[in-house]
Amino acid sequence: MYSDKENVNILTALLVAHGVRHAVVCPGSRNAPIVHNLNECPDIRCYPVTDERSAGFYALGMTQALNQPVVVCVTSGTALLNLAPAVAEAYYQHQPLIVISADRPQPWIDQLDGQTLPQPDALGRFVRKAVSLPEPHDNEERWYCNRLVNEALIVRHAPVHINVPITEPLFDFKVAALPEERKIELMPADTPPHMLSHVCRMFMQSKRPMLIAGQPMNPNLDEAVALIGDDERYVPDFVLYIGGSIVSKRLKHFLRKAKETWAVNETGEVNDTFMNLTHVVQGDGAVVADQIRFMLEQQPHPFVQMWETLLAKVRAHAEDYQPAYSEMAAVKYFEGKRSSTHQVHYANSSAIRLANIFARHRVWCNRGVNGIEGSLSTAAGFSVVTDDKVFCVIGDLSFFYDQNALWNQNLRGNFRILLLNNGKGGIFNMLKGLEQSPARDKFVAAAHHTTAEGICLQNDVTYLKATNMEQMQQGVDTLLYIESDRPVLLEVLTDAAEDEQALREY
Ligand SMILES: Cc1ncc(C[n+]2csc(CCOP(=O)(O)OP(=O)(O)O)c2C)c(N)n1
Ligand SMILES: [Mg+2]
Repeated sequence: MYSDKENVNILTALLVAHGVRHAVVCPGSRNAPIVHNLNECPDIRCYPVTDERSAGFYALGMTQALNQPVVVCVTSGTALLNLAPAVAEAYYQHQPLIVISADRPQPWIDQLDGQTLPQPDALGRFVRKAVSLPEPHDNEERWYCNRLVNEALIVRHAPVHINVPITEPLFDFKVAALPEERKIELMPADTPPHMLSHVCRMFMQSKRPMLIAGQPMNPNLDEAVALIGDDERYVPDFVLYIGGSIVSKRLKHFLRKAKETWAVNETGEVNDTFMNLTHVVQGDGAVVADQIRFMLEQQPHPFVQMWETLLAKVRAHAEDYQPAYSEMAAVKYFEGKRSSTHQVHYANSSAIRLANIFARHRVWCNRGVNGIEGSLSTAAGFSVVTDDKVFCVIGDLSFFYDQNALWNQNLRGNFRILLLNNGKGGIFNMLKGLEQSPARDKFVAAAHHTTAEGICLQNDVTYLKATNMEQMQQGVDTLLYIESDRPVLLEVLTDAAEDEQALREY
């Protein structure tokens, strides 16, 4: 029988799944549920050592002899600190020591409760990964606990630290079986080079494979997912995720229904965006995408074709839809007229969402952490090292926030700005429930009446303005093709409620 502590059982199950077979265990009451579990596992052998300082080196010796990861498990408080010399030694020897410390629950740290000190980062730089597990109460916390343990256990050639808070009562051993835990495996860069080809073959052999590339765009996937609703036929069984952030929340939720995800990235990091990651393959996602595209040309895949048909339908709707004068109309018109040789940067908020509907060429966007503070500066920086025309499509808060991007001597006429000024953070009109708050417009969406004219004058930027469809279309044509030595800005002034209406109608 195993402990009734869920985080301890998740940890134990994953230690076994990751092939850990040896554990040096030190005496204590807080870590007793962990030691109990390790001892219950037929696959794990325990070695008792009382002095933690010695126990750490004991485990280090085992890693040297076995060339395998070895656990050293200690109770809370100074017990953990006593491992520091061995962990530092293991770090510089590149040995896979797995430090497991039991801990008091977080509310009791620094409250003079016995044997407590801040443990989660206590081993500092001498571990490659340090995680502190939750005591799960729901599925999201169970997923989090699983992910943290996986993240620690896929580290190779370095010590890691797993801290395990455990609430009293500690000693109830009534769970008959360990949970079935999803293991995340790392296929590191040094596995044979055919790994990437293997991934491509898996893609082609799956019944319902889907390749997802994140930033900067997942064109029309948001609408496609909205359209299929609960139709299970479209749900992939194998997602190949070649990285980058995904703009659409709806798409992320949809992909969580998939059976499993394999990620391909250069760094080997775990990004379990769809909560079903099983493999991380270190490598270049673009190579995989090219190879799959080539294979699909040779041999079309019915599931991919079904999705292509769906996406074609969504695209046709985007083409056919004629929005009334709004920022949506401006982006649609701009995207219809721009050329593929133009470099287009979209700011966060509505701008990048509209690009996901209408853009048919590659776009750029700061989608790493989605800040509104640097989009104009990023596009400006891009423009000074290229002779291509560089455009920045940007909302008003994002633009005024980053107006300093224009206040320098570097800019030239190849830099162009399409400013979508709806007088506030229009995105907040789309948040269901927020309309009930009297604080919405003034305090959340920061409503204002500023225009960019003065800023343009100050910075010697050519200023154009539109307040209706005709002016907008003429303005976009000028913005796209006028010859100029200085940057050009077109300010499209719209009403946020009409922007909202155009999007809802679409
Ligand atoms: C640095 C930073 N601060 C705050 C936010 C939160 N935020 C997200 S969208 C947004 C409003 C952006 O307004 P605007 O640029 O006018 O675009 P619109 O919503 O009108 O399309 C804000 C404040 C953020 N993403 N980044
Ligand atoms: Mg705005």
